[in-house]
Amino acid sequence: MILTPWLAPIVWEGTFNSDILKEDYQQKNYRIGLTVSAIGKYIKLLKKFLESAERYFMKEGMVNYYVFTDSPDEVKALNLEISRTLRIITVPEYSNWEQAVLGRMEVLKNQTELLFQKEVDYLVSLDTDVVMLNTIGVEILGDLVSVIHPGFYHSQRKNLPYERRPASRAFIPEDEGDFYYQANFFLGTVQRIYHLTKTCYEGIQIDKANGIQARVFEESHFNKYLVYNKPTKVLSPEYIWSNSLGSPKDIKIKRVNHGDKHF
Ligand code: UD2
Repeated sequence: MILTPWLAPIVWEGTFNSDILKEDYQQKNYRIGLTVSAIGKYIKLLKKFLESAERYFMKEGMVNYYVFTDSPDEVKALNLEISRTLRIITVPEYSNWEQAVLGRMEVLKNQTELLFQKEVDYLVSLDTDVVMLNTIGVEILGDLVSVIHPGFYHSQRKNLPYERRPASRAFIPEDEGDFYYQANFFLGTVQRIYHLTKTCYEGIQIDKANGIQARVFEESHFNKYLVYNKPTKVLSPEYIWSNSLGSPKDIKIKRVNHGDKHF
């Protein structure tokens, strides 16, 4: 499948010509912000993540890295050899994993108001437990872009892990939902990412006040948003593959390995 029912391209290896896309990109000279959270022990994953980004992420592009962390000194002590601008953004010490994961929507929203809207055109959000294995280039750019979850790309709607309880703001009715997207990789223009993160943050706050936690944390709110605000481009699971899922024939290239956590 290379086109969604609402006519957005689905990007697979073989569906695009990077040379043509690069030429177009170079004329426009977009600035791209790559954001990543490294809170607590996840700081240990940062070096490998950024080294892989240096090697494979938007090689011709004007990229800034933004690291959200509760321990800037620990990040500085990594002595990262990075050729691009890296900004460290201090976030609170979260009390547990859930708060750290959910808190990212708030941090992205707030930093867009303070910083990103001045510094970049596109924002890309990735998790730290991702290592890029192959080129991730300008083919990913779009107004609002999400990645199909590699664990569910063959699943029927009824088996997708959407939040189906009406009490949660992440609720999606049984007869709605397109793909199930993984929240560890998304991107878009600063304006579109602002609207996305603000909406998810507000949904998370309302759930919290009502004493309910959505089924898959911020990912449930993210999927709800994308049902009613359709992505303008969708990336195939090649962009968020995990070695633990093996090597099926329809995955022609593994652009990342996700989930290998060696702390
Ligand atoms: C979980 C979910 C996944 C998605 C993802 C968040 C399951 C099985 N998987 O995957 O569906 O919701 O979370 O995108 O539920 N982080 C920190 N410090 C912390 C905790 C998290 O920096 O203490 C950051 C870090 O960038 C990390 C990311 O949050 O990579 C997500 O946490 P994770 O890697 O533990 O989540 P993961 O891959 O198990």
